[in-house]
Amino acid sequence: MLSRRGFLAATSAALARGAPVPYGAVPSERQLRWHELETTAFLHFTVNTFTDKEWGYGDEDPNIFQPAAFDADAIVSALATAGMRGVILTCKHHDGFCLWPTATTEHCIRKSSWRSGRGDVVRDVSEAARKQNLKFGVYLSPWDRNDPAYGTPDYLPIYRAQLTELLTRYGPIFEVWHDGANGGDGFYGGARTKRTIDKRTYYDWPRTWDLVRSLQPQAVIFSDVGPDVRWVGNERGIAGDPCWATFDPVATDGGPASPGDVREKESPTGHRHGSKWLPAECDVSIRPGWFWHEKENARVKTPAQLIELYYKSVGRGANLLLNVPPNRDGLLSSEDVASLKAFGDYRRATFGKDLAGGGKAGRNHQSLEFRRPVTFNVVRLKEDIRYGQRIDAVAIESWNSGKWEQVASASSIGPHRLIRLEKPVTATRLRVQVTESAAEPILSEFALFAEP
Ligand code: FUL
Repeated sequence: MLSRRGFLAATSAALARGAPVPYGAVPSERQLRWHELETTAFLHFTVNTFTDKEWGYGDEDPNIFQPAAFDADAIVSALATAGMRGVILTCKHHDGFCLWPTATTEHCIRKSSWRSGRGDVVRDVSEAARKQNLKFGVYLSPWDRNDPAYGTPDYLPIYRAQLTELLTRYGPIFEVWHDGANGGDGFYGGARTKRTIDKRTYYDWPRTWDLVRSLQPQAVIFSDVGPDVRWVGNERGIAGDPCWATFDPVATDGGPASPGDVREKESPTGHRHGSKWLPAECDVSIRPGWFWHEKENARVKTPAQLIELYYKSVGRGANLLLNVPPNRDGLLSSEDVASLKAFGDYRRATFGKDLAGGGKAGRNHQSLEFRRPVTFNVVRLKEDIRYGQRIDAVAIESWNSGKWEQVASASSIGPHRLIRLEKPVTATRLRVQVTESAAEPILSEFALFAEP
């Protein structure tokens, strides 16, 4: 979306010379929509919430799932307050317990006496999201430590049937999330064995992804290797600097990469001039663990830590996927809600008003001139990524006593880049100098903000 009049002019000037030729890989329509979300939330919630584990073995009694005060509207509302534009639910984690009444297994919510076996957490969260204008996405763990067939070819139709239920019963899905933890020991219907799979071939991912495409063509598919969104390579929520949206994933042995087998050291930065548009998503939990544990109530990330993460993920062109785990009541704990609210307040106070709004675009359409001096400490730049990631480096300069002085610099821009200055700058004339680019730069935004 073009948001500055000046850049609209720049783009139309480029269009007047003939439509710009895209440089390198470009995003698909579904990826463009995904970039606009910037921050989304993750909900890790299942039997683990009640067993105090991070990875369930698959032998849980479904009846332990008893979130007596579960309130999807309250959960989604706390996420919306933080500015989250989507929510992804762990519909099934590695323990195999399904949070919806699936026909594929008895290890599911139907077998809990909660709501007399008629509960459906997937339905409730998806409906709450829809009501509050957040997109809804699903996490379906490929690894299933409960299913007796896991590790044999018979498991695949089950996994795909689960995906089909999720993608046909709950309205539009914006993201399908496949994590990379695959195979190992588990209950497996009582066998209590270790089942190792060949990550490259076992799941026949191309066919599974075709199924997602046919059922939800607008959904992006996330995994270590995409095909639409890549894992950033760490669970700390931090993108590389630079962070290129293009990437050619390679397995640890140099062969073809697959979920759970990628050279993850290369994922934070991606590859400049990579052949695929495969932007990074930064998944991180607001607590030390992904699931709720009472002993971690005092270790919820502070608003300042969330803000820092925002600059290190969204600020570098990635999306932030922040996990906030519901507790045993089926609600977010007050500590988490308080941090989310303060994070949201900060975002509204800082980004609610673009101080460049009153600026007049200059001749080269990458400069701003103000009638009165403007004081800011955050700069936001966006490239019109429909034409690819063209810019390698920029400098922001301020006109000072008859000459241009550099106030900030950055490398990759892509869908969004935030530059947070150490101290506020006051200026009447500013410009973006593109110091290195692979093709004629096409910026779509040059905005200024002041932190409260
Ligand atoms: C990983 C899982 O093993 C963790 O439990 C968590 O779900 C994380 C987001 O993905 O692969």
